[in-house]
Amino acid sequence: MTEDKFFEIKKQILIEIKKWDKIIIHRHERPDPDALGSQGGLAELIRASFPETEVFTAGVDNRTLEYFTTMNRPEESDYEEALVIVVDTANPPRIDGKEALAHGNKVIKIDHHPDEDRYGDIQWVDPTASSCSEMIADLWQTFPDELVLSDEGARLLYGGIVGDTNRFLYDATTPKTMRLAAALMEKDFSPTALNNQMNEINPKVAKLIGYVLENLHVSENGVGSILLTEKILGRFGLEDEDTHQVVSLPGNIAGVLSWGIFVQQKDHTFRCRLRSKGPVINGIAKEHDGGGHPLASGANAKDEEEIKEILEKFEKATIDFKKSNLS
Ligand SMILES: [Mn+2]
Repeated sequence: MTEDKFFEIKKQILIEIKKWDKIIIHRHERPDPDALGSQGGLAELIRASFPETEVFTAGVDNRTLEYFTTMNRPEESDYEEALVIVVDTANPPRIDGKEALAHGNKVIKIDHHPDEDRYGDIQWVDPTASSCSEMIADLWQTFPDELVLSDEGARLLYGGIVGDTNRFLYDATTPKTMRLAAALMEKDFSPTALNNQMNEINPKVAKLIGYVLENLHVSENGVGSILLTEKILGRFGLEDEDTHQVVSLPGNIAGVLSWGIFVQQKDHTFRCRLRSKGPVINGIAKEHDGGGHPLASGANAKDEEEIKEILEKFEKATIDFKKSNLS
């Protein structure tokens, strides 16, 4: 085993967790499996290890991911004397629940996104971790004599890792990821049942998948794009939050190197779901009211004109990427 450069930070976090009677856990808005997995998994870890501690999970529930976990939201007054932990969230504007930073609480940030916006009193940020759920599993395994994980906690963390690695496919998956996933699998839950739930698509989404594959525009350089307007989503009886199930799809098509799925919102702006198989895109996302990982980001465009701008930048990034891979 190599030296654990985060050991001291993790120790500090454990000391804080032990110090407080009340802990509120936040994560990013529009939660994905890793956000819910790390939030719910950490809540389970604290509850099982320190049964006296009151633990709240904050944020809006995700209708399509209720089989993961739902929130036991705190009251405003609960912030009066509580430790706040924010997981899987790179920057304050993305936190679901503005109370997290509004009341001057002690705040711990645990995250695996690139560390661009620093916030919180203690920060454990490891962009080499596959997922925030992997980091929570790592915390558990770092202090096996003090921390107890329930079977439900293991299920949540495992699901978070599966979500962010796309079933251990993405290159953020490391031997450490697999070791921690193996430790979670020792617990009593069914990974197969969870995987089946995560793989299941509803018939309406299946139709949308057909639409995306049929109508995706692919440029000469390998930039894929598609607009999902309110009208189109309405035709399928779907909403914005259902579109996460088509985001990775264009990447399966040979020749597509980067892509964007542009989902029109009620106010007619567009949520931009941006992905890549090589060209770095989070810089572009940042220029358009967003951010994220080098190969997976989100942004916001006010109209189709701004989408055009984003796609032009994608063209350039993709051409540059191809050139640098030739030499
Ligand atoms: Mn994540």
